[in-house]
Amino acid sequence: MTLRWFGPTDPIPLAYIRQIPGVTGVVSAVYDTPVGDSWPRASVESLAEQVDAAGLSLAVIESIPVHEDIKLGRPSRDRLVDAWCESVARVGAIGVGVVCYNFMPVFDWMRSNLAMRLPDGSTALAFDDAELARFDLSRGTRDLPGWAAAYDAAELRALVDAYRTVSAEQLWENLGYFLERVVPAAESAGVHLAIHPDDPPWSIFGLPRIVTGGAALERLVKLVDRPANGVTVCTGSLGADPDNDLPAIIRRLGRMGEGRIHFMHCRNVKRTGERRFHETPHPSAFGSVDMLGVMRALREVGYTGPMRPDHGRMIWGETGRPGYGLYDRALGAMYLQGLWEAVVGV
Ligand SMILES: [Mn+2]
Repeated sequence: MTLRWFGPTDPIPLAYIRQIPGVTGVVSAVYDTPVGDSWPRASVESLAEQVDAAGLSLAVIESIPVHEDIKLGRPSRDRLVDAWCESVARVGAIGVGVVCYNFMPVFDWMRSNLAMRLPDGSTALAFDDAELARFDLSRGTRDLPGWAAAYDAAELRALVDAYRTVSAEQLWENLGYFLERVVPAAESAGVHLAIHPDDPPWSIFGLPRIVTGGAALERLVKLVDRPANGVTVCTGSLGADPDNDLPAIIRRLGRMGEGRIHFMHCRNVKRTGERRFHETPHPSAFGSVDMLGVMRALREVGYTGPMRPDHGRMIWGETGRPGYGLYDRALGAMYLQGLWEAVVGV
């Protein structure tokens, strides 16, 4: 069991994470290197040393960002892919076995509300397609929840325009080009790659999104059919679409080759309408995800990789990075371990 940690600027100290029973690892990244540059060896080593010193292990890198030029298939991609491979080699060299990444154009995760009030007084991340449609991208990302400083108006317009000629099939082709180069590099570094599904798993702002469900994940692993080319199953991302049967997806991917699930994000979402959902406490009863079914399927396929409770609500007056408070993620980690103990014992 692991928890995400955003490095030294994370308001949650590693010492607190260390005190959550059963949490032995953290999921982190190098945050001070520009996207497209390779991560310096010293930065990677320093990250691992801080984690080790706290009595935890650096279990997963999430993520090494993929430069937009790679997703767009621009000529500069070869240099950028090389830099990405260098970063993979550096994290492999210090013994990190899993790298999570995503291939979502312009934005990765997206929500329309970062603090939706739930009946119990807690707040949670929420998404409503109709609400998102009201955000005006001509002002850049300044009004967009969680993305305020990402792009100014001109940068965002240029980037969104660049994707107008990139169809979903073209994006698949660009993903294939990327994988053909990074999977061998990961293999030599002893690293398993684990793509994160698109969150939410459908097109937003007219941008193509392709990693949206079980069929897409299977297509992806077959593009370069090697054990190092795997996936992160994020039950919250995939679970936002009612067509995604999570236990079935886990059974299929977990049985492909030597198993292609390399990382688990276990959180719950409640679907409340067409392309409308909010995050909830982790237990099955609170949302649309059958978390026990997920754990049973993982057990059936012999999953032994890392898992994290992904996001949590803000509870008990905690403030901080939306989705990444300490308390509710700790509760989630305990619940997930309880389920796991029960399914392993059967
Ligand atoms: Mn996730």
